[in-house]
Parts: sequence; structure tokens; C-alpha cells
Amino acid sequence: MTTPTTHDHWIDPYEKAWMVISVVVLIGIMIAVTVAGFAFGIQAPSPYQRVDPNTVTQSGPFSKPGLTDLGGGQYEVYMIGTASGWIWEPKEIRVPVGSRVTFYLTSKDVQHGFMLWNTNLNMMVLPGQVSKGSVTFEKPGEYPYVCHEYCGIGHQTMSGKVIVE
Ligand SMILES: [Cu+2]
Repeated sequence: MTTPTTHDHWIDPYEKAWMVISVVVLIGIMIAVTVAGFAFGIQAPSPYQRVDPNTVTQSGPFSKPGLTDLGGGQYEVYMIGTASGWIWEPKEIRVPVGSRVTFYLTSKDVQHGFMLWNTNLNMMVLPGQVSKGSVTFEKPGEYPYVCHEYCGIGHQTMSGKVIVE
């Protein structure tokens, strides 16, 4: 057996520097996540509400999907995605320019994705939960929405549009 020498504890200076940097970065990220979560209230996205996909269309707002005028330029839309027929219900929404529209979406069957063109609204639509997102339509025109999660053989036909006039 050889006696340990100081040489056994020698660490390359570059390796040592990177060890220090990685610990500093890790602590920095932990501080950033803690501050973002507690001081700014930034949390991981979570479903707005849970529903039973088997009964969601029988009662409640999803039993009559469509647009509701809440007054003062505010609207809400309850929308259902379904892979039986590959449709969004409703397929068309008309609102005046300047409207703020809140979308509540759910799926009757499989996972869908909802993307509203020319806006930043892009949500997963899952059976059993409600996804919520709002858009203010500042410009007139057509804003198509499509399903962007492959949901079966007719997936590419699953689309609709918001008409802002
Ligand atoms: Cu789909």
C-alpha cells in the first residue's frame, strides 16, 4: 500500500472551475424558480377545471357549445373537440372587432390540440379537463383554428374559424 500524497487530491484547475460554475448555475436556477413561483406567482400550467368526458355534453355549458355575449365587448366560447367526425363545435364564431373572447375547451374522446392562427392561443385539449385561454381581437379578419394533435384518420379536417368583423 502506498501512502496517500497530496497528488491524490489534485484536481485539474479547469475541472475545478467548471465544478464551481455548475454549482453556482444550479443555485442561481433554484433561486430564480423560487422567486418566480412565490414572488411573481408564475406556476406550471394546470387545467382550469376537471369534467367527466362521458357526461360533459349532457348538462352544463358544454351541453350547448357556442358563443355567449357577456356585454362590454367580453365574450365566452364553450367548445368541444371530438374525433367522432373530427370537428370542433362550434365550427364558426363571429365577434366584432376589439372583442375579448375567453375560450373554454374540452374533448369528448381523445387528446386534441387547439391553435388559433395569428394569435398566441395554443392549448392542449384533453378529455376530462377544461383548458381556458383568452384573446383580444384587435384586427378584423378570419382567424382559423385547427387541431394540432394527431387524433385519428380525419384529423386534418378538424378546423374552424373566428370571424372578426
Ligand atoms: Cu384532433
